[in-house]
Amino acid sequence: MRTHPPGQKTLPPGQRRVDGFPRFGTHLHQPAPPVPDDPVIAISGAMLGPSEVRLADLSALPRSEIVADFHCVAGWTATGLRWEGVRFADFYRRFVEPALEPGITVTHLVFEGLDGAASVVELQDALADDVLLAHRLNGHPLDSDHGAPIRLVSPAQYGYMSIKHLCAVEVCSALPTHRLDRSIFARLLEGHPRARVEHEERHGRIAGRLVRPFYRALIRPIRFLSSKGAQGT
Ligand SMILES: Nc1nc2c(c(=O)[nH]1)N[C@H]1C(S)=C(S)[C@@H](COP(=O)(O)O)O[C@H]1N2
Ligand SMILES: [Mo]
Repeated sequence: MRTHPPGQKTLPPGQRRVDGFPRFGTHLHQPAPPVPDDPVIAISGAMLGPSEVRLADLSALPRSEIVADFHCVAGWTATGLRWEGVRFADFYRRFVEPALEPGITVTHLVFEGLDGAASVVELQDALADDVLLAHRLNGHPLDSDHGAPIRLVSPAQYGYMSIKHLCAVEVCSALPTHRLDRSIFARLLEGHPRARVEHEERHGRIAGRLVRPFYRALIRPIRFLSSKGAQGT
């Protein structure tokens, strides 16, 4: 993967532009999960009962499109990606809000992918205008590298929030500590609860600027482990 210094357009602090859009992430040692015949997003947690939204049912929501850069916490940025799908806020208002436990205050959402990857996102960040459930990228259906059949895209946050192959959303009224991996490795790589790229919120405890070299050093081994599936340039 070649990176080069930003051109005219300034990137957020500590990010370098990359050619194309590599497949990347924490679960790359395994192939992308197969897409089910009739995919659903399961909704659970502080709800009157669990429910499932079929992907086909999303066509009831207004279509939405954004063009945005995608920033991985490891330091690469893919620029000018065109995502199509529905706004997550529209999904939330239609399928989650009406079925919440009465009197509950939602604080966090857990997004989970078919490969078991998960992110914990504060409600205020998930409801931002530019957060999409995207099923198309650059004019084509989302491929397995980038999260088929549907993924979360939250461009203002580091990529680890944007769960690919989205299959479940858990609605929480407090920080879901049962979801935070307690292994030492996970602690080293502890994400920031908000992960806002503009504020360089790379890590939960260490200043973003200081962890830059550490994350950057991970790009090569992760890419090596994933070389079978990687499409980056
Ligand atoms: N399901 C799933 N979603 C995931 C990941 C993953 O390993 N599995 N990795 C995250 C990370 S760290 C990044 S940078 C982006 C990478 O997205 P891409 O493979 O489309 O470039 O996906 C995020 N979402
Ligand atoms: Mo990432």
